[in-house]
Amino acid sequence: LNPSPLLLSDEIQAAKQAVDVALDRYLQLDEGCPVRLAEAMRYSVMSPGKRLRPLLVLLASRLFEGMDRNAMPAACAVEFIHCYSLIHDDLPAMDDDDLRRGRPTCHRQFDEATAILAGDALIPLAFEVVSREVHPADVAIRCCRELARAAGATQLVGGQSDDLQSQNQEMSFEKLERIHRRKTGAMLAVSLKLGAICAGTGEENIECMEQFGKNLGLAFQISDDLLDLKGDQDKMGKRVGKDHSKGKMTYPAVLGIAESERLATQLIETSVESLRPFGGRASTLCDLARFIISRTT
Ligand code: GRG
Repeated sequence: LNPSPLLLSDEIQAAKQAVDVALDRYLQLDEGCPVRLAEAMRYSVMSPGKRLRPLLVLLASRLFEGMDRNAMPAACAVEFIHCYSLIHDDLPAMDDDDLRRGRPTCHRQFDEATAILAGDALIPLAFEVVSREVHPADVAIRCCRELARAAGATQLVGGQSDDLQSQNQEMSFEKLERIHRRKTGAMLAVSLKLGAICAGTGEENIECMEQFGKNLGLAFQISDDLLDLKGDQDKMGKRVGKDHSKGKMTYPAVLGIAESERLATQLIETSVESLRPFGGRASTLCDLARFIISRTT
């Protein structure tokens, strides 16, 4: 997989490496875990993902002078939830994919039951890590609550459910947006929110991060739709052209390519503008936001 040059900026690259080290550490499961299950969990999580969500947690925490030590467990937890959702989304009952992050999907590499269980086991692991390692305890509880909500029946899972139900159906722009705000946007927004919460900043800043994340989430989805249409399968490490072949409604299908690109750019500019009060301290977060629409993977 070809990482985008932006992800190679020193600060982001170092943070990404630190995330990988921490993920690896949290995946050293004790002997009670069956070997094949542990292998499948590790195979999926440690595959070369962009680590966008954990990076958002860390950068939001740094913006409010939080310590990486406290934000890292939350950063890993969002990646665990994200990876479970990818494993389950790739299953035959859902998107039925055989390629993810440039490798065979978990159920292809192992088997379907193992993939389901690997995804299942990543969910409690996320909450175990946050509840044990984020301090103080009231901050950990708040993180668990926010993460549970974002990953739950009204947001990530609900958005995925509506998305599956809506295949081959005409859909209004509002409905399309409602699905993606939940399926894709909620996990990006909660990442930024968790970073702010771990840093112990005030409600106004937490809300500001959430709003920033909501716009970012929508821009991310639009660029994901555009990449599915125009992207390079070898670079992306996953099948492209799936949306059209599955009769899925997408932004380019509803708005056209040029208007989708314009909307994604506008959303990113609006989100970057909302960080203006933080000045240069928010520049890495702004770089990451811009990466979202310029990425090729
Ligand atoms: C199974 C509850 C459940 C939800 C699945 C992840 C997901 C929801 C669907 C995957 C389909 C898809 C293309 C969603 C759009 C956005 C998305 C989550 C893309 C993948 O995220 P990246 O690009 O992936 O950040 P990496 O591999 O870099 O982590």
